[in-house]
Amino acid sequence: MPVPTIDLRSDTVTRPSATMRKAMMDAPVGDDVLGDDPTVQRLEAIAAERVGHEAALFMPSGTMTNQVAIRCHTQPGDRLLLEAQSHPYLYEAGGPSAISGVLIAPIAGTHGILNPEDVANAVPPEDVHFAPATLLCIENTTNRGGGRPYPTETLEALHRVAAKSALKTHLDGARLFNAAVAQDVSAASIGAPFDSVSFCLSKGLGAPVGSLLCGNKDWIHTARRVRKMLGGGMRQSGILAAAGIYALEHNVDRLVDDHQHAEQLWAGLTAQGWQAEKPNTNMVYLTVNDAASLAEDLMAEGVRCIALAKDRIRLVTHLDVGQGDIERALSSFERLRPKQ
Ligand code: TLP
Repeated sequence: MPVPTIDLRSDTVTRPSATMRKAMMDAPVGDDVLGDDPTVQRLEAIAAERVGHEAALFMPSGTMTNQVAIRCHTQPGDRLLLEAQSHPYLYEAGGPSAISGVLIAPIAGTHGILNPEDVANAVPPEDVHFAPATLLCIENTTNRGGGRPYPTETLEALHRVAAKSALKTHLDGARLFNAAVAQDVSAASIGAPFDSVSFCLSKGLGAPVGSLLCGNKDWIHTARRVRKMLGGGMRQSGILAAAGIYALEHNVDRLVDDHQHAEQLWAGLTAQGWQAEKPNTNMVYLTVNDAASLAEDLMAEGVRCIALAKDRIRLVTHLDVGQGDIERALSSFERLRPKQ
């Protein structure tokens, strides 16, 4: 019998459980573009409340929630401030320039975390020569930064900088609940100070599809029009929203297990002599000589991962990775360990 694969490429790879599928099957649905899908409306109400905002809008992906947010907060020619390794900058196919016509000003952070002083310095003075900075995007947890949650004091300082320079703030909280669980605070306490919050249901929370964009009622009304413009208006999407409600009700507290699994993976890898960064949530980054060939060798062992750079491997724990999988993955790493 073939050995089952341990998929550590991303927390996006989870499959909906039998009980989640049952919730999807049983969901009452309507036409959400016409405004009458009760399950989507329920998900949007729950989501808004969870992150400390008035209203929310259901979309197919975190890329779309980020792009709609950028479009709604800016005018063409504005300057968008974000971290140099952040998702909207690196992984959204140039969306901010193509969809919103903004000038992107990437700012290098430390492990994806922006330094408030660097952000203040990136705001140009009022002068007709300069593209005005109008929006600051913050990624929490930081993906390429190693799954780190922002320290509360750093966020507070960033909000002070934003207020001083009249910047709108958008939180790319694709993994906001990982941050909240790791810091033992509510997602609302992180999300409420932002003008808008995006979070994903299809990462650690284990739903097959979907992200929520949250903000005040009027702004979400504008976002609904932009979602339609981009083709993101969905019809009987209650069937997907039901999975999201299930995820928010059942899969938030258990993120602690993913964080523990990442910690075990890191401890085991370090003990074997690998150069691994201590995780804060559900990601372990490894520095290796040849990431592509190691990823290939791991694949042959039934362990999947992503080589994010020539010398960098990312391992992500999630709902479909158990204690036994961590041990089995560690045995594979032990076999592939470069011998001294
Ligand atoms: N990240 C994916 C890849 O696109 C890199 C992953 O496997 O980590 N914000 C952040 C911080 C993300 O990590 C992602 C997805 C998104 C936004 C976009 O979400 P989706 O995939 O739903 O468009």
